[in-house]
Amino acid sequence: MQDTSFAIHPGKKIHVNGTNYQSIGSFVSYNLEEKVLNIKAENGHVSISFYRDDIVRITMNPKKTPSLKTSFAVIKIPEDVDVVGRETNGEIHVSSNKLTVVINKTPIRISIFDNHGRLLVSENEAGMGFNEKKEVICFKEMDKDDHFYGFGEKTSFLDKRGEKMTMWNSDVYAPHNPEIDALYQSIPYFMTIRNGDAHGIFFDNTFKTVFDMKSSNDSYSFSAEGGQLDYYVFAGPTPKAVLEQYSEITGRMPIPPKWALGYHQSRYSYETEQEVRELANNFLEKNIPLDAIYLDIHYMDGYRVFTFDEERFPNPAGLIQDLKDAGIHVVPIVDPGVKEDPEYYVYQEGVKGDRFCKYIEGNIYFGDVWPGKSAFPDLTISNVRKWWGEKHKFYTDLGIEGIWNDMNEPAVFNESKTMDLRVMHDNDGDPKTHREMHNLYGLLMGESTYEGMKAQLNGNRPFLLTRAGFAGVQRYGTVWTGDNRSFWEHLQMALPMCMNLGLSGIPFSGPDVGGFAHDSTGQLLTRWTQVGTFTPYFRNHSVIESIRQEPWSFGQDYENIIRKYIQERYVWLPYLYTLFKEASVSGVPVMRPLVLEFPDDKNTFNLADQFMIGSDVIVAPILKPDTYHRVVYLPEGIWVNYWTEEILEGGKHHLIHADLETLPIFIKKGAIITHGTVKRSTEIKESKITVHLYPTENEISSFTHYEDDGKTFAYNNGQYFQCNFEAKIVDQILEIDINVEHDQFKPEWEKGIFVIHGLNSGTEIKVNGALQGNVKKQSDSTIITVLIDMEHFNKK
Ligand code: MIG
Repeated sequence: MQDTSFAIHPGKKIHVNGTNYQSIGSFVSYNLEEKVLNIKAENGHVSISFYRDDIVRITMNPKKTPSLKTSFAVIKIPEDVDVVGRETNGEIHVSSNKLTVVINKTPIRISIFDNHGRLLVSENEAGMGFNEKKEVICFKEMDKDDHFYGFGEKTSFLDKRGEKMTMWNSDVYAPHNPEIDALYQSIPYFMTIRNGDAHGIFFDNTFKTVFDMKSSNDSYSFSAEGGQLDYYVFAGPTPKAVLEQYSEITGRMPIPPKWALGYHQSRYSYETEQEVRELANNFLEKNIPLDAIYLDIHYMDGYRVFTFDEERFPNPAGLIQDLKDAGIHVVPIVDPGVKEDPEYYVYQEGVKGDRFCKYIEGNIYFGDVWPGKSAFPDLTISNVRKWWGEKHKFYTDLGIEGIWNDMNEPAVFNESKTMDLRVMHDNDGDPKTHREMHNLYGLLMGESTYEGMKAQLNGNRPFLLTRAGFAGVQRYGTVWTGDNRSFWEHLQMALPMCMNLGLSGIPFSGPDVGGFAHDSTGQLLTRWTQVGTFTPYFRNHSVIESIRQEPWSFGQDYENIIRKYIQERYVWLPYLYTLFKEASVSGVPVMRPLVLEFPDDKNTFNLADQFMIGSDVIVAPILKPDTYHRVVYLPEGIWVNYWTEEILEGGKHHLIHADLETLPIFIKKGAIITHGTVKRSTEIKESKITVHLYPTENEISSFTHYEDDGKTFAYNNGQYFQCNFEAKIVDQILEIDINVEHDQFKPEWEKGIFVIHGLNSGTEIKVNGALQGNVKKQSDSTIITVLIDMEHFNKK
């Protein structure tokens, strides 16, 4: 990439690696058409349009008035925004209520301000332009206080200032280290946090793109190998507002089926029906919860997708039903490569229906993948997506509700690791080369698979796991971070990677717990499982021929701890589920870097070895071998050690002890947290809700708990339960209010308790105005439990 990307030396004549950079020059004329401001410059054309008053789109085409078509990433249609314009001698101003775009005329330089006059983005002296290779680029000024987040799935630390990143979906088996700047996902989007405020940029260009936040101290750039410069600026002003704005453009994740949030077990591969049954039995016997087992490529007949090998899996329907009865879902892998085999129905249908990727000359493109020589569905064609989606009836007829998409970069076993870039995708009659469409392949496969499954599941929510994707992938899939290794370094890296995925609009992600390649160890698996308890996606997976890493693989002592943390996942599930619901509405992720909640606090800017679940819980795992202490940063506020009830003052670093059994967890005073019970699977009825209260004199606590059937889309028709808990301490009385806001769904639990942490002795407790008599307090503890009268969960 080094030799194709741009470099700039501020103040000098701009040479871009042997090619000549050409800026678009100065203003010539403008016109206003359907609320789009079109500007003609000496060497290019710029269009400016508002999508919402806090979202503006800027498009530049060197040759002609820019096309306002968008990529598949964008689902938003521009709203009718009130915009006012004003022209002076040297500038044009266009403003919505929340943003002002200032276009300096000679030369053209665009600056964007918010409605408080805060400068969000401005071009540096190089502005925007292109070179003779038809690459497009934009240079922005970089403030000394800018910190950059997002960019999807990247190695290295949380803050991407000082990094140069490429967006090109790549199957990287090894290494995953800071030198590798393109992995499986391409999310050409980032958020800037500067002095506590945030704004965002989404670069909607599907070619290979490069974000260079490294080559200069006072500017950064983003560029693409082709196409238009086409980006959206999000006004913020908070990091959460930016996520709402970005996810308004590229979409949000629907609420996942609850079983997708349980513990999942995988291996490359569980090779026979017998092996799968034994695996499931082991979980049941060892009392380790389990919601899904994955079938990697060995389940297929010669790696033909949409088949089962009849010898290894003589009765898939029976297997799937028996597991379902035990609360376990089966998730088979589906790769895009279709074996070239004239006797194989999928290949036949593909050829006959003209559904495979082809060269412009008309011959099918073949690449080597698992099945040998294979063809690939041209998923840029809507009818092919439909066909591919319908093929999944093979699985849904067997009772399968989850699919695992792998190799969908697409990966091909050759030097370039992917399809020939000259392949011409039909793209519904608007043909484009693979060079332009490559980054979309995983997203399109996701749409096809998700929608296909959805159509066949009689109202149940499908689950899709995908390795590759583009901006918008959250609408269809859960992202796992591919082929990591059983290295402590990869456990460490998983945290910023998943947090940045979350900041990129993808709330549902996780790494292979225990590490995929290489051999895990008992200690590493234990520490990694502790992290997995709180990563949005929680799956243990390992490569063929590596040491086994099922929870019991390293002996009883490790097994006991691992069991405890898998069980703990189920305890936290109601809380996590509520956060998933929040993500589905706001785009704000479940797993959060501290900087998302405390963007003013410089200690959080690059804090990546601890994370938050929601706004009130900090998880600070041990990420190093033989290590039983670590430093934990607790921001402003008072924090409570989840395990010991110890009170810790915020705004400072603490040295925390954590033996192998302990995952350090801290709860913010003022929090309310809803817990469930340990269960074999999410399919088991929830018997009890436990509401943990950490009341404080200083503020009113409030939490809105959400539930629905966890299975269907009925929540879209209002069939959900929502209940607000509020607590305040007034004159030595803790007043708790339960307010059922929505009751179109009846939760399963028949019992509820309040667990009140750290209340001063002598404080009385009222629930919905009634003094509570039956209050239990263990003599040596600061915990009080109160049984909740179930009447309170009926709407008043
Ligand atoms: O070329 O299906 O990332 O999870 O086990 C390897 C076999 C193909 C890569 C995936 C991994 C999966 C493996 N796959």
